Amino acid sequence: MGMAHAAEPVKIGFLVKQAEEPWFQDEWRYAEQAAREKGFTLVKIGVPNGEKTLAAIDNLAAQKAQGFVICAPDVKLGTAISRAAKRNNLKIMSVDDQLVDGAGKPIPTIPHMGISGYDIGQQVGKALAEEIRKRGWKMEEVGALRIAYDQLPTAKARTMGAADALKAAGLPAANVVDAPQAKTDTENAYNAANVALTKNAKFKHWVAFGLNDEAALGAVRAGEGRGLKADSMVAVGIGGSKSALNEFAKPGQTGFFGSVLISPKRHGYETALNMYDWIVANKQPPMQTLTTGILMTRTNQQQVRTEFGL
Ligand code: FCA
Repeated sequence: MGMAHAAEPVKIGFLVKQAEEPWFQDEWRYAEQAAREKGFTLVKIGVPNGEKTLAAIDNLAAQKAQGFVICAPDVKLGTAISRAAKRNNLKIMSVDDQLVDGAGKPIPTIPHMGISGYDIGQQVGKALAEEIRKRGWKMEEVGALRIAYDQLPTAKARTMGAADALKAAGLPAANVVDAPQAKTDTENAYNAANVALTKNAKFKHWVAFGLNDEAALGAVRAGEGRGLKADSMVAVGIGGSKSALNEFAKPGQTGFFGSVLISPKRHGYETALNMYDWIVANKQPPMQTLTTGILMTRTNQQQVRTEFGL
């Protein structure tokens, strides 16, 4: 029985919450690379909500997959997702967003690969503080727009890290303006930023940040709509994929100063490989892997991406 099972073709699901986002496209692309190298089938499924997520898991089981990697649309679905995996005898590993239980605690039995959110946020905040200094702006006159998505722990950690670094550099705590977004895309960040900028017109200059590049770009677009160009608003994102690169490629400087590049290769290739080894060799992935980032700007983008093996 065991032998017959081991000889079955390996099929691995890769479920992501926002398939249209360049970061997730990159993750999928690198997971495909692992699939080609190891000769397994990768089943990519976009799971924008809970219903689609649970249906996708059942569907994977019906297709005789043995496991899946997931970035869920809502981490509070953790218990339901974990149950669905168990019921279907599928191995599960999370990527990017760590699944939590009903009490909001990370589910300890699900291996996870995420970014070191707080540290990467600090890198964002330090980069912004450095730009404030270079431009000679007075800290008292700078508003710090925190595009917030606090229901997602990694998003909160990232943006709190950035806010803390700015405060450590001398920004008054009261100058941090929260702009909660309803979804983690550019449109929702834009809407959140517009409301916050309207309410806080007193600031002469702005820095902006959020959980990803889309959030930072939404803030930049909202600023531009209000006449805040690159000379009065600076934003730093997190990600460094197409969203950031396309912005860098625009002629002239926009307020999007940089992005902390993180690795879709580690998150896509490595998690898929981890899952493969778990299925074929019963080698359980490390319970927690936190990856690092590096500041990328218009001027060093090529070098930094090469350093990162991208
Ligand atoms: C979260 C964000 C994504 C990406 C990923 C690493 O899932 O929503 O944009 O930053 O973490």
